[in-house]
Amino acid sequence: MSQLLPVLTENWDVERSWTLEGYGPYAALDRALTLEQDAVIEEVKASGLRGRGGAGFSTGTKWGFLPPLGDLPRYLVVNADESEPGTCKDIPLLMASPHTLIEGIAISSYAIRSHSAFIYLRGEVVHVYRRLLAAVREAYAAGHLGKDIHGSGYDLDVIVHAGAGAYICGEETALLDSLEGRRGQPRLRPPFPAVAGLYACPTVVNNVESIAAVPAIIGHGPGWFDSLGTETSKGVGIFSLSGHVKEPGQYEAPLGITLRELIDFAGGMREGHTLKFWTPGGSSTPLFTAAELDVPLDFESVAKAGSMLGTRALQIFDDSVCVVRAVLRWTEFYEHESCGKCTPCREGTYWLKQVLARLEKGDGTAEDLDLLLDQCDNIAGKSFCALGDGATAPIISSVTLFRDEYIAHFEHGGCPFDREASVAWS
Ligand code: L3W
Ligand code: SF4
Repeated sequence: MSQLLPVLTENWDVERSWTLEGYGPYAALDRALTLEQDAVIEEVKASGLRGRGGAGFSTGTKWGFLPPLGDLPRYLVVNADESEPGTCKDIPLLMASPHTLIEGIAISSYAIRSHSAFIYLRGEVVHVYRRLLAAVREAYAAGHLGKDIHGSGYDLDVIVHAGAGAYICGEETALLDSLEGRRGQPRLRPPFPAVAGLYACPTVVNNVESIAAVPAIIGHGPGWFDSLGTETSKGVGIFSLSGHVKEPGQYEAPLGITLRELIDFAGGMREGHTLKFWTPGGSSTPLFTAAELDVPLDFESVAKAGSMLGTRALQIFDDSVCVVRAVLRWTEFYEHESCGKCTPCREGTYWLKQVLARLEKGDGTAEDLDLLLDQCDNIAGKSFCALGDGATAPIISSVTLFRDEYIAHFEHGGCPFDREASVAWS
């Protein structure tokens, strides 16, 4: 039986947890500054920390991809453009404990020998922007940022940048273009940002939660993070539960906990209803059903079961929900957020929406189902970035899992669900 384990969320209930007083003295930064930079990188590598933004790439390995120090500056960029549907962990963390991230930035920047770090935040969340700015100012005033940090001789500036509100700017290279003042669209990789990132300089781009985990890793010393989680998915992660559970919210636990356990912590399913389907890693990942309730939520087990751990955005849908309607809603999102750079995604998401809307309304045919899957086939693996693949994932898996429900729509001449009850979750 897995237990919850608050690490990054530990001080969230402390009074005024977002202030320095509610956070504490940046003790992990003190320890990091006594180590050589490469030793800090080695500790992060040895911790087994894998990127918390969706892909699960080893954080220490990514830092190790930076080319040898030369004339070019190195940058750290924190991806705080949280917008994957269902993902609500980074923004709560920034609101509750911005200093966890800022201390992580100071340690990580020191490790990679960067003197300028950027936090790229979603434009719409003005309240988070204000909170971050206040926390950064507080950190400067206390000597945790700026010149000669903690008397070590190390200098670091942190810039908070609010984007203009586009899902695609969560893709690391689109984020960099946007940060440089251009329209946010993905760049061709390679070169990866580690080699040519912000202003064509070596850049590490990491998710908020990845960098926020660094103070705990350095503070506890080698071996601690690595002892939590599973064989290949180490440490703790914040699982965001939304939808039809009694107490939706953020639950932090070692990777490998199951949805069955998390639903128990969240008070169970809504009264009188049962689980119908759920997303293990946000809407860009294939759907699961009650059959996967006991799949350990770690990178490998979720992949083996046919989906992705992604951002651990667990959206829970009970038996009142029409899966066709839910998938249509996500598809509208992807169509709206497609950046338009490549044809399969720009045109394809538009056509997916048309066909799905027809099916949901009850005006579709059996041929439309084949057409839908054919469209997915022409988008997945043929688009420029992961948004195209992501748009098709819930469609393909919902047709596979709930074909009868799609058929019922055109046989019934409309949605067989009570529309009011069906949208009650949104
Ligand atoms: C140097 C190499 N660096 C890989 C780096 C690369 C990146 C990281 C992972 O997509 C997924 C996506 C969403 N030299 C390297 C290298 N790297 N090889 O490693 O790269 P990659 O391409 O595996 O993934 P990605 O581009 O980071 C992320 C999925 O996450 N997702 C999450 C979405 C959520 C948001 C949000 O809310 N902000 O974006 C959900 O499932 O679909 O598949 O740093 O540079 N040889
Ligand atoms: Fe833009 Fe979509 Fe192509 Fe990505 S897949 S580059 S979001 S059009």
